[in-house]
Parts: sequence; C-alpha cells; structure tokens
Amino acid sequence: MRERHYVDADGGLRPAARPTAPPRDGVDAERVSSLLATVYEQGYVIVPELMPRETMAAIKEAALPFLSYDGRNEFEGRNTRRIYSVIEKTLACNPLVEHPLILSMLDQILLPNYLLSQLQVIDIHPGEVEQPLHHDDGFYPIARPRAAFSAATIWAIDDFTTGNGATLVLPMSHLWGERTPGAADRNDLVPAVMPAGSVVFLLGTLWHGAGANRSGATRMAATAQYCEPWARQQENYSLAISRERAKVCSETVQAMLGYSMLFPFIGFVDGRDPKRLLE
Ligand SMILES: O=C(O)CCC(=O)C(=O)O
Repeated sequence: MRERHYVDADGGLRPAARPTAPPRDGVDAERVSSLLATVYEQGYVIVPELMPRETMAAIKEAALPFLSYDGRNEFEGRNTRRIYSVIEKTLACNPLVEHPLILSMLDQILLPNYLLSQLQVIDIHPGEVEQPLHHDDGFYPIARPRAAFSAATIWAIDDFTTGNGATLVLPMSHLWGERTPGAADRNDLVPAVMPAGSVVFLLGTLWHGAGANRSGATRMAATAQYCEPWARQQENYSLAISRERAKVCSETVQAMLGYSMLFPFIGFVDGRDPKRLLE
C-alpha cells in the first residue's frame, strides 16, 4: 500500500513525491501542473469558462423542476434550494463530475479510485445571507494541519458576482492548523467571481462559504465533492442511486459512485470488485 508523506517546509504542507498519473485524454500536462501549483499554494484555483455557457443553461433547465424546497438551517441556507441525489434525478451534471481536466487534477491529489462524495445543485435566492465558513472535509475527525482528504468543484451555472453569492474563499487557509476564521480573517475573503461555465476547484481543507445574495436574481451552482477511496462518502450512493441509474452512467462515474475498490480490501462485495454488479 502506498504511504502518503508530507513535508512541512516554509510553513507549508506539500505532498511528498508520488507517482505521477498521466493526464486524461486531451488534457495538457503543463496546464494541470500549473493549476495544481496554485491549488497547493492558495488552496484553490479558478478555471474560467471551462464549459460552454449553453451547457450550463441546459443544466439549469434540467435542475429547476427539482429545486422545490428551501434549506432547513443556516448551513443549507433558508433562502437557498438544493438538489441532493442529483444523478438519480438527472444526468445533466455528469459532464461536470467527470470533466477530464478536473479528473486530471484529482488524479494527482487523491489515491486511485477516489470517490464522488457528494453532488449538489445549489440555487441561492435573493436575500440569502452568507453561509457559515467551513472546510469540506471538516467532518472527518482528524486533526489539522494535514493533507486534504477531499477536493471540491463549484461550477458557475449562472455568472458568479460579488452581489449574487459568489463563493467566498480564504486563500491559504488550507495550511491552517485547528484554528477557525475570526473577524480579522474576513478582510482576506475573496469572492470567486467568474462567468457561467467556470469552476472554482478547492481542497477539502480550504475555508470557504457561499456569499450573500444581495441581487434580484438567483445564483445557481453545481458542486461535486470527491474524497479519498478509504473515506466514507457524504452521500450514501449505494442507497441513493439505484443500480439501474448507475448502469447508464459512464464507467468513470460508476467507479466514483462506489463500483470500484481501493485494492486490496476496501469496498469489496462478496470478496470481489463491485463493478461486477453492473455487468
Ligand atoms: O454555493 C456555494 O458557493 C458554496 C456552497 C458550499 O460550500 C457548501 O454548501 O458546502
């Protein structure tokens, strides 16, 4: 089993040398390296206009019928509507989940056969206040500073602006230990302003939250979170996504839903690779 080692040079966490996965088909290795350099330094990177605006418009159309109830607490947002179990309802977001550039970055950050931890559509309505700042792998009870056990993408389905709830990120907070953001840190918050079709990629250790929506229109995003193949997924996909639905997804998405293993002993069914269940 491959060990993960991290060096703490200049106060920063760096992944130790690990085998380099080749980029996915059609992806430029130098682009991946350059994006990852920013991710390791800042904790996040914005990739502008990675998907056509028309694709995002189609996702919006597919998502709208499912956005039927407001959030139940401050975290979900009482003026925010979310879709969970997205793949069971629509396949429209799958191209975002398995975008080759995103997967090429994840291939360098997480172990092979990493998993989709959750997929949501988030529609922030006018009047919504700021979401509490958090980091996405904070529910794994393991002390910081440490490597991220997950990474997330937040795709702009609508343009993200300072006024409509663009995600707020705290650059370099992925390097923090156990401290939580205080009032002084608010000056360092950066809104991920980006046009529809763009994506902000962030490590699971980076503090962030959705911004307040002070505009007159909704702000829609799709967010996919990915976790190490040894970590429990947030959404319980073996129950949330039916086998019939998994069968119509690509092999890549199937593997990320859980039809895969971290060899030799994590994720097996009847002692064998669960991908056989889809044959
Ligand atoms: O909608 C956003 O901009 C961020 C949402 C988020 O971070 C979350 O709900 O975990």
